[in-house]
Amino acid sequence: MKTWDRLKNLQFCLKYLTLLSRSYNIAIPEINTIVMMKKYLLALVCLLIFAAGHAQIRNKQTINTGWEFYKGDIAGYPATAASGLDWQKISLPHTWNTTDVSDEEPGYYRGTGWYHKTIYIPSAWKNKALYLYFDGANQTAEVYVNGQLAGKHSGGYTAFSFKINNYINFNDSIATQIDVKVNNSYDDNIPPLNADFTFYGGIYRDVYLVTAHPVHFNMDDHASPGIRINTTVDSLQAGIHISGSISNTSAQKRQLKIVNQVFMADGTLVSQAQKVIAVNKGDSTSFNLEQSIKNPRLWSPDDAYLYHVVSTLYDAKSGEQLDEVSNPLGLRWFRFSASEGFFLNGKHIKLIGANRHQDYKAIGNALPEELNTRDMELLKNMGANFIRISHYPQDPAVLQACDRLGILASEEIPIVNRITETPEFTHNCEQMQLEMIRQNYNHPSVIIWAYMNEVLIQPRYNDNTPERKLYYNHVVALAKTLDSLTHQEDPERYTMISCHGDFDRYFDTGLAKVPQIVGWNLYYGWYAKNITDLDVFLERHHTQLADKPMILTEFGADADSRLRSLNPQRFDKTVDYQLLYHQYYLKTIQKLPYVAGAAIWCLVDFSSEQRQEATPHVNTKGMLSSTREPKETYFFYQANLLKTPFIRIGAATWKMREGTPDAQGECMQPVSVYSNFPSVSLYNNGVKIKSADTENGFAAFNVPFVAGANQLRALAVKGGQTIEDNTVVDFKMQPADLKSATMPFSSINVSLGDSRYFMDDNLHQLWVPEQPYTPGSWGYVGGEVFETPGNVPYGSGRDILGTEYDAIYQTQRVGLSAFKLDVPDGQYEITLHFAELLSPATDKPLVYNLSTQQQSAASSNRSFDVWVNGNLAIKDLGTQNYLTPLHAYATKIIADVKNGQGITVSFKANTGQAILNGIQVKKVY
Ligand code: GCB
Repeated sequence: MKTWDRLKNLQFCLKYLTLLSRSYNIAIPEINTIVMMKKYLLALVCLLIFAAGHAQIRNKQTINTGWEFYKGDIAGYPATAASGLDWQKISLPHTWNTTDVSDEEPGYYRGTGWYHKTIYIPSAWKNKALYLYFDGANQTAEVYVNGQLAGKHSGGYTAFSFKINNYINFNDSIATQIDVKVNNSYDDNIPPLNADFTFYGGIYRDVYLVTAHPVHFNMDDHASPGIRINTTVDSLQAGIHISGSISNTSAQKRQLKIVNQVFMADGTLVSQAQKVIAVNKGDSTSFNLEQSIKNPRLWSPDDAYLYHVVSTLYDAKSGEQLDEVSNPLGLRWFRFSASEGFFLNGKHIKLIGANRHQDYKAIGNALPEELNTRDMELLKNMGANFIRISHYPQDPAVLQACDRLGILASEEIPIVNRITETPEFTHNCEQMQLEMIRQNYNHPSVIIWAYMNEVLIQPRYNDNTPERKLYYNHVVALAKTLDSLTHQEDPERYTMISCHGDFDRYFDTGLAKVPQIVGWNLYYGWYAKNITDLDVFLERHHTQLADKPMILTEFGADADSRLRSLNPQRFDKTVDYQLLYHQYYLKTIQKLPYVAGAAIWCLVDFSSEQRQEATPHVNTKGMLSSTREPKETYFFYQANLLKTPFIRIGAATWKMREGTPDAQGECMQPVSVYSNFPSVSLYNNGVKIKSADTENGFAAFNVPFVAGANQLRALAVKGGQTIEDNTVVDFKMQPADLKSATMPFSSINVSLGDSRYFMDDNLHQLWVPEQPYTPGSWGYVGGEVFETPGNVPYGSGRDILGTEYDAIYQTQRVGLSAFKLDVPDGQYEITLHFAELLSPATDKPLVYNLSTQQQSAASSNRSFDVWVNGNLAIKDLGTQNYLTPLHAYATKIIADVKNGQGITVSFKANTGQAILNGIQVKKVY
């Protein structure tokens, strides 16, 4: 107890730690930071005490803190010192694009950034092998140690590591300087060339210092663990085949003993094998070991049982332990069938899950490990058993979580949309594929290595030209190269490419024949109009590519969590349309046995800087928002996929509502309850609405909402088990008669030209759809809904500058003569919102939007006067003054309403037509 108390004393700890580190040559490069983290320090001390009784083996630890960052290039650096520069103190993971990807300037910084850090390497480590290990940096990196180039890496999504011994002074009084030049500029030779996601720059994953004995398991194999585990499994027996190589960088030939142990999750040793080999100095020698386990406990989504494999290297003569590497082991076997789908451990499983991008709101791609892990937990909680890690390898935490949680994974390199026909491009692709496979080989969760996404969607050259034909040939040749490389590297996993919905292109070019599995990214009911064409397309694959297993690798619809509708339409960006879309897709996927699996596009909303629409710079097809708040569609999947009892009231994601009361003072609005029980009952404020059977995971109710709090309670009972969910909906009644004494008018927010509700959680207010004026109530007089030709049902899909409420400004009523509210007398604030939606600036069409029509650009010449109750409020409003196209313009007018006149905002066009995008009316007194 006494010792423990003393350990708690920070100073003592530090001294003790330093002493121990010296005695046992244990790396503590971040001692200053550790000092600040007393908690961790105590744990470390315990570790060191433990280490004291053991031989010093490989040590891998982060060097994430205490970096400096400079945005830009520095001429001559680091060979010559840079002075007077504005270095920023940062910690890794880090990206330099956290904010500029969502600002109003088109584009984001794509260029060079420098990182600098000092580390302390004791001279006693002279004989160790020292490596810098980067989990990832986007997209090229040059690593300098004490001003000398230790290595370069191309490609932003795989790990890399460099041996740094040659650049270190091994002098206790000289610290080691690390500089890393990272660049995320466009490079014709490095995929991805373009894509619907943001190419954040920086060292956005962990960096480690690795120290090892000079005789060690291979540390120079593309940042791989250095040990490969293959298995041959059936329910009675598992064969475990270990292979690897040993590098002897010491000064003499060594007799070495490799011991490979397989442990159960509880630490019980179940199998051990060993081998003695001789390795000459300066040589690397391969080895393999065979082991087996009887009656293995199999790995599956229902029981993600992990063994672990510890490979240890000893000096055969002295018995000294030299190195140790441990790897996860999941015992499973699987196969794909073109007609029957996917089988794991001999049992049929429909793979259902999602794609995932690696960024998060306001953090960019520099996610702490916890958030990477959490996404996998959220995927598992959705009931998924599958992930398509799109469109690039992600943080190691992702596959680690998949192993632990039982999520089967497809991983791919980022060849997206197009290729470059150069040897350099091909080389980089091969390199990435190799790195991805070698680094992630031992993850039991991985079942597919993929290598292309929609690679024929944006082919170079004009249609039907000889150049185009050659280009296609080149794409096919690249696919064949990557496919055979993959089989050579890993004969057990399947290969796949994901194609966009142009069947002929992939079929006629022969590309679809190259991989073992064809993935289709299909957006019928979204980019393509008719949702039922999905079935036609899938059937076509089944007929024409009868021997190719198929996965629906993408399907999705955008949904801004703030937008809701009682009348959802394709492309309206409401959660309610997203729900309809996914209800259709899931049913189709489940009924067709030849669809081996499906991955929703996407698990989370993600950054795509070039996007505009309701939430500019974000692709909102997620089941979860970019801060991981669930959309109602997530509940829909939970109810359909989870095997554990589940119930959720959909209204938990739509808690601010408004409507007109009926004669009973209630307002009927729909609410769905999601459950995997056969029937559910819904109550409001203790009164039962009804019981209803669930179908496809939900039951739809019409709820008589009352003004104020509505305590919704849903109950489901099955086999004696009751589950329930509760939520509160805040309902605002807007009486048909605004002068109603019983429900006095307070405020209203109306989005013109819109049939959606918009929830503003920040200001806690709801915007309601427009309606025509009727005496006693409120609404527009005259005009029509603004429409752009193309896919948007109403409004514009353009980014409106100067506001975060793009959805409000993107819709508009054109040519209206007035907006009237028959409110009682009093003082009012009337806020009018305008945006000129016609813009001469052309809109870049989205690559993924395969429909022929695109949003057209036009310009307007309008000028109109706005009057409030007969007073001229705005004269000649138009593009010549406040209405800069695609910019928000709002103005608040204070008005005294007298003599029962109500409010009339009238519009008088001078040139062209008057417009109004939104109106807010608030009674002050
Ligand atoms: C696709 C792409 C993906 C896009 C998605 C979309 O087909 O593969 O990268 O983000 O469509 O949302 O348009």
